[in-house]
Order: sequence, then structure tokens, then C-alpha cells
Amino acid sequence: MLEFLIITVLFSEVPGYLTQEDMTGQVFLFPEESDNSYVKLQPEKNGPFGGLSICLRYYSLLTREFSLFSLATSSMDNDFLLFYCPQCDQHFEVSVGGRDLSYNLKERNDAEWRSVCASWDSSSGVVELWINGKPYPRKVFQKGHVISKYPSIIIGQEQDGYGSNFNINQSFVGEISDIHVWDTALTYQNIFDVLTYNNLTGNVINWRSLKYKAEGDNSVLRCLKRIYHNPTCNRNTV
Ligand SMILES: *[C@@H]1O[C@H](CO)[C@@H](O)[C@H](O)[C@H]1NC(C)=O
Ligand SMILES: *[C@@H]1O[C@H](CO)[C@@H](O)[C@H](O)[C@H]1NC(C)=O
Ligand SMILES: [Ca+2]
Ligand SMILES: [Ca+2]
Repeated sequence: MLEFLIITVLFSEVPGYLTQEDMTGQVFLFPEESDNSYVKLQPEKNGPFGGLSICLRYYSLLTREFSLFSLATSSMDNDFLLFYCPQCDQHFEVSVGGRDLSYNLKERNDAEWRSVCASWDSSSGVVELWINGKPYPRKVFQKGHVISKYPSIIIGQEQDGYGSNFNINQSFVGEISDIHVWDTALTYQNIFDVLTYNNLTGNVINWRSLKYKAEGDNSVLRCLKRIYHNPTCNRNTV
């Protein structure tokens, strides 16, 4: 019995071990920059995808460029990518099929949790980007492209290969949570439900039943909620 316990504990510590977990109320923490810490998310569907939507929340104090969501296929490293560079004029990039769409987010809001939803539909080419519930002007992009089968989906690093070729200077440092991915473009009502009630789960990646492999230095922690208090030096205790 003791042996069994030791083996179980060891197994759960082995990097690359596939875990399935309800991640509600939890975050992935990437504490330091690296080129070898990441979480690989195992999709429920293998594609090919004629549309994709992704929603997530993150908190990072990085000012340099970093990857929020990197989906590579065997033919294309940036088949779907969310990339952000706060110090480069708030430059936010949505890449589909290896081509980049750029947004200038203008407002700086780095010292807060942020929500991001992005969607793309192949038949119309329409791309939507929502940051903290605010929709950016829609664009038409990569009409007719198909994201090929067997995506490699990685959080924490930006792929320049298929599950490989990371650059420390594009790694994510911070907390990331509530990652859901769908194989269609979400409707306005869908986005509303995700952002308001958090009650729509992804059919490709589902945070409530997440299959993932963690590599390197990262951990799963409870989400911290802000405490509203009045900080003063002579506050009476009750
Ligand atoms: C990362 O940035 C540092 C500092 O600018 C630079 O010296 C280094 O070569 C970069 N590393 C890679 C892999 O690009
Ligand atoms: C989410 O919750 C809201 C409010 O309870 C409800 O109107 C909506 O239909 C729910 N959406 C889903 C997908 O369950
Ligand atoms: Ca890349
Ligand atoms: Ca890169």
C-alpha cells in the first residue's frame, strides 16, 4: 500500500503526465520567464477547423511581447495565435493561417485581470476581438483558410515549430485562467454568456474538464479574488 502511494505521488509529479481536471476557480501560474515551461492543452476535437473561437482571462505585468495562446499545426506554426506587446504601442495580434492581424489597444490596463475573446470564421472571414468585454472593429481575414488537423495547443510559450521552437523573449509570465475553445465563431449571445455568466464551455478546450500536460516550472493555484478594504494605519478592530 505504501509503495502504491509513493508511486502515485511520483507519477503526478512527472512532467508531461496527462491530467484531466475541473479547473473552475483555478489558474495556471507561470512564475518566471523561460523557454521550457508551458502547458499543452489536449483538444477534444482534432479538426480540421473552419472556424475557431477562444476566450481566456489573464493577468500579467509583462511589458515585452508575449504569447497568450499558440496553436500550431504540422504545416503552420501560427495557424491560430494570440500575441501581445504592451510596450510596442499596445500592439495585439491575432494570427490565422500564418498571417497576422494587428490591433492597437490604446488603453493600458496591465495591472488587472483581463478577458480576451477572439473568433474567426472561414466562410465569412470575419474576425472579432473582445478585450474586457469591449469589441474592436471587426475585420475580414483569411477567408477560406482551414486550420488543419491535430493542432498543438500551447499556453506559456509561442511555437515556431509544431510543439517546439520556443523563444524565452515571447514566453508568458503571469496567471491565466478560464480557457475555452470552440470550433465555430461564437455569436454575440455566446460571448455575452461567457463574459457575463461564465457558463458556456468550449467543445475543443473545456476549462471545466481540462486535459493538459504541464512541462517545466508552472503550477495550478486557486484564483485570488480582490479584497475591498480601507487601508489605514489606525483602523479599529472589531
Ligand atoms: C532575448 O532577449 C535578450 C535581451 O534582449 C537577448 O540577449 C537574447 O538573445 C534573446 N533571446 C532570444 C532567444 O531571442
Ligand atoms: C447562462 O446563464 C444565463 C443566466 O442565468 C442564461 O440566461 C443563459 O441561457 C445561460 N447560458 C447557457 C449557455 O447556459
Ligand atoms: Ca510562431
Ligand atoms: Ca516565436
